[in-house]
Amino acid sequence: MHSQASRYELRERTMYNSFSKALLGTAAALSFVASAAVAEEWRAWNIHSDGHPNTAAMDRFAELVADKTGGEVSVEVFHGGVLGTQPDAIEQVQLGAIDVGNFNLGPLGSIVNEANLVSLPFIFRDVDHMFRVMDGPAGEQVSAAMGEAGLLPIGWFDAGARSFYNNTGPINTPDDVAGMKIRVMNNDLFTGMVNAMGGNGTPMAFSEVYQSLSTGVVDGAENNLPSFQSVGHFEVAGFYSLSEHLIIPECICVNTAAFEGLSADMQAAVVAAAEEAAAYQRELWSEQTEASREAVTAAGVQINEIADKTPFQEAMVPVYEDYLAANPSMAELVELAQSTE
Ligand code: GTR
Repeated sequence: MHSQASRYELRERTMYNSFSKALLGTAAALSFVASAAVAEEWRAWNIHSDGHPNTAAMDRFAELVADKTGGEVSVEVFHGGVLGTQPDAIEQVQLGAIDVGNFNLGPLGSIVNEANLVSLPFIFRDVDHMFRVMDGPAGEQVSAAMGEAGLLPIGWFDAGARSFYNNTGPINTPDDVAGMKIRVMNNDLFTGMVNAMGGNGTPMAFSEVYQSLSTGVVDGAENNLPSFQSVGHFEVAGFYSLSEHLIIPECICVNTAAFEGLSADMQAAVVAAAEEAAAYQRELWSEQTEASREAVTAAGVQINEIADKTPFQEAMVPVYEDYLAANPSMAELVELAQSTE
């Protein structure tokens, strides 16, 4: 995608080229035109705003790409979800209308079945286990399927663990979720998860959750601490209960065709930029999780430790059974993840 400026530049260079042809010779002139023509300008989608670790990491990604590709690839990041909701942006990156997205794998499951591995409640023991799985053979299968679907992951972000929050009191058992309307991200697994506790799982765009919590359209939601804080949900939900039922990684995902259109050198530079940005994100993430915990506590939120999470895990048995009955081909991948040390 060429902007007005780069089209102009290209025309200028082509003109210069015709003057210099006689002096430089045809071969040199052609390579000059070719290198001007491959300059890539990518647009990137990010749902978060200033102050969130992913916003800083996506900005860092853009800087690193410019640096490492010598400006041959540039990335303009659009923060705050201004390019659309996450399900829409996933489709746009798949189609190549947007080039890059920082996506949570949750809403990606309806497009890439293998990505649903990470959306099974309590599949990972903790964040380190999740990264070990994603760095191993199970993660390779998920990545390959995403790449085939047009959404190539080139870096993995930490998104901690998601827990429930609401206004009526602490949640200690699945029975405390019963009867509550809980906002979830778009994925039948998440609706099934809340429904299996006797609640009513309600998919909704992230941008609508604040208003829905404050007007009582939903009774609660679930997210990690940095997101709970950064978009102000803590102002309208006074109880955050550490159920930690989902540990879902996030990707820097590139439209596969856009990535494959780059030379091998440029591909390596873009991947190196993504890996460095991801390492930076993970550092910021642990600091921010602590800072968010302190900030929401200071604002009066009651953070509730759940002594025994087993009843929540047991309530998920029918969710796994239904999912695997409908997706028998996923059984092997689930087992691979669960048996990863
Ligand atoms: C955040 C995540 C976003 C989005 C959001 C949500 O934690 O970083 O990508 O998925 O949750 O709940 O919709």
